[in-house]
Amino acid sequence: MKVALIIPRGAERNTQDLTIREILDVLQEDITLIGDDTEFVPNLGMLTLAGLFPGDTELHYLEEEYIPVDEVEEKLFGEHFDLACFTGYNPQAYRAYELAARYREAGTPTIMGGMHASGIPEEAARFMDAVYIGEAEDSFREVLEDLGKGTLKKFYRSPNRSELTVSPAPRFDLVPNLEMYNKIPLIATRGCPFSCEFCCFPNTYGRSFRKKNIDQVIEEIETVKKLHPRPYFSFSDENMLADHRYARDLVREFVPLGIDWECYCDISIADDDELLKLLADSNCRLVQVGLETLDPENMKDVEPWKGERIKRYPEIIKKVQSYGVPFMGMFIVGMDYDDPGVFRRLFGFVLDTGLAEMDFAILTPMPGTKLFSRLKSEDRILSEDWNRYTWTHANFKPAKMTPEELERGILWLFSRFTGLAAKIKKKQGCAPLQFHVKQQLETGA
Ligand code: B12
Ligand code: SF4
Repeated sequence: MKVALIIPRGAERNTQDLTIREILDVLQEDITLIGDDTEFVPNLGMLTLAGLFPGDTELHYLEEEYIPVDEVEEKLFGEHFDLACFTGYNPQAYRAYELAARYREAGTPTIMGGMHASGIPEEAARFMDAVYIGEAEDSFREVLEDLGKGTLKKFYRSPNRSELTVSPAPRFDLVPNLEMYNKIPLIATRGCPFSCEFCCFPNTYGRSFRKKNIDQVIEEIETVKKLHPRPYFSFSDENMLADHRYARDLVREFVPLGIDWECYCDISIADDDELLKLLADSNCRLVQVGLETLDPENMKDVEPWKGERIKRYPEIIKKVQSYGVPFMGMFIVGMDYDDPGVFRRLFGFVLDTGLAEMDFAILTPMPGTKLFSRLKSEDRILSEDWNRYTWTHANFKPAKMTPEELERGILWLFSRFTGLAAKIKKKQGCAPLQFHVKQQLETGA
């Protein structure tokens, strides 16, 4: 069986390859600044799915943004496939549908999974032969069986209970030119017990927290080290360090490996000195933490417990960074209690706390989330064009400012920290959220 594993290109500036490389060329003088921070990451979802096919399957990993434009036609449609698998976030959905139409015309069955299809399966089902909702590990076998019998169903819904300890390793060997990616994604855990209003994870992965065996993670790291000359590991788990005992045991094993790595986690790491020391010793280059907002009122809609912690943010950031572990604060702007003063408040907070890195996003009501349903019922959704669902556009009516103020405000924030945003806006017409901002580089009031 010959299978196409397709990661369609994204909309607008989200392209990871050609557009960003073009910007790098234009901004020669800032090349070291953004060169460091631009993320080129292979698609872990597809590489995980690849591990679930029988060993004799001929798998083609086709990440459109990394295929030269004049070769796309040949690579995607130059030969017949027995199955075309698609993944994608919201801004990749339309391109997936466009490509699927061509495969279906040629008699190739199509299936789509991932964030967009899991959030809004009914839409995806209009363009695909089958839609897969949730994580692949526990039920993809059923798809393969049905495909063999010619009885592919329209919907497959994973119970999201897959035992990560027996999940196959991602197939990085399938990625052409792996060395050109500057971040290699892995996960050690999956799931988050919470259910924040704006978050798409409860839908895709359910709410139970699961872990891989430590040996399994180390083996995945070792495999990548054989394929990439100097891998930088980017752990993509929702909250990798949530279980502190597991986290300490895992990170301790990283110390002798001599790797550079980063992860997403929550502020509770600040309460665990042993873990902080291990993070520093193991060369953890960044902890990325969703601080979300500085206004506890906003958190009432997100997760009230998060609101109670806001006053501790400065002390937490200081403590984590005192161990030599850089802290990235990720903020969402446009929540219901945010007025136009929010941008200055965030700017001041970042300067006062000395956050090493920061990322700002415009609140985005991703389809399938509780936030989308609420704003829809309040008649506040302005656009359902998924190409705009990049966290850089105001797709809803904010409560205390205009959509234009929201878009201008976030751009102002970026430009305060780097001066780059203005240049990129000129080139691309929007805020550069793909570039995380490093504070030490340029600040200006
Ligand atoms: C790595 C990453 C990236 C990489 C992408 C690399 C790549 N080559 O695609 C980079 C940095 C480039 C990136 C960019 C963006 N990202 Co991003 N990214 C992530 C991140 C951190 C990890 C994704 C991951 O690897 N997960 C682990 C894998 C194993 O899970 P998975 O992909 O869901 O796959 C599983 C299932 O979904 C399922 N599955 C997936 N596909 C398929 C297909 C089939 C056929 C089947 C059966 C099953 C199946 O099985 C898999 C195994 O269980 C997530 C956050 C997160 N923790 O998930 C955000 C996230 C996916 N990104 C997001 C966004 C918004 C973006 C951007 C739009 C940001 C921006 N402003 O530009 C861009 C869009 C890129 C584009 N091309 O358009 C959102 C998506 C929201 C949504 N509902 O669409 C997320 C969820 C972050 C968030 N909390 O909002 N991102
Ligand atoms: S935003 Fe973070 S804490 Fe909230 S549900 Fe999503 S992953 Fe969990």
